[in-house]
Amino acid sequence: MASYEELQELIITGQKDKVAAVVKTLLDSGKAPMDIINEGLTAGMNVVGAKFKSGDMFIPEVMISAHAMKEGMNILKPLVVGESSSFSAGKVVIGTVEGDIHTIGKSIVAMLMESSGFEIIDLGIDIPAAKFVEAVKKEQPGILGMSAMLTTTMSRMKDVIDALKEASLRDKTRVMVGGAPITQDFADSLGADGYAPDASSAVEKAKALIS
Ligand code: B1M
Repeated sequence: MASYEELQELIITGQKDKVAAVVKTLLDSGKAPMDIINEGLTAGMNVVGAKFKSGDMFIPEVMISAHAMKEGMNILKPLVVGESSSFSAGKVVIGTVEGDIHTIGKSIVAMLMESSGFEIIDLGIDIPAAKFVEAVKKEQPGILGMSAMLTTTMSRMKDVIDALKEASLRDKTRVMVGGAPITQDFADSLGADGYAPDASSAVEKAKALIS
């Protein structure tokens, strides 16, 4: 008999191939799709986030867990559309700033946010200010997240904030920043609404920003 604990364990250990069968068994036994997401997939991914933060898991393992989670979400997402308006804790547009091609940290942040119920629009890397602004206009996200890994590209974050102001969009979305060279002081100097030093804190900060 499949259980939420079994599903959590599959996510933590990244056993992608077994996730679909357990999700289907839970559905057949009458469990609600939303509960399977919260009690199984997300609960498992929360453990992964905590282990990553404490140094007990590393990037490749986090990626493998994220793939396992996606396997389950592929089955459940279509079933929960319209079931609960609380499904998406908020929409987040995220990207790495112009001139910067580092993707790993940004992708981990995006993954953990998605596993916590956020809807993620990942613009990718090397994203110019105009493209961030265009995405904010189109997607109307609760949060705009920017990542920068180079001391030479961190100033691009200010360009994006200035461009948002110019487009009269700055007060429509919360701006969150992160990346190795970014500090709380730097985020404050930009006038960003939030900063997080790692992916787990980024999820906590994002939740706080939209609450
Ligand atoms: Co580059 N690189 N790199 N690099 N690279 C660094 C950043 C560097 C510190 C290495 C070094 O010299 N010691 C250095 C920057 C120095 C500086 O600016 N002062 C550097 C350099 C110089 C460069 C190049 C210029 C090298 C060259 O070509 N001469 C070049 C630049 C290319 C460019 O972007 N235009 C370059 C290229 C590359 C690779 C392509 C080889 C590769 C990237 C591969 C990829 O991403 N697809 C790469 C890598 C892998 C690194 C290091 C080794 C690792 C980065 C990483 O993925 N960390 C890095 C050295 C290091 O950090 N130890 C380095 C793991 C990741 C999980 O952590 O990205 O910090 P991180 O993300 C964390 C947090 O920062 C936070 O949460 C994440 C998860 O916990 N976070 C957020 C991130 N975004 C957030 C957003 C948020 C909130 C939190 O809210 C929205």
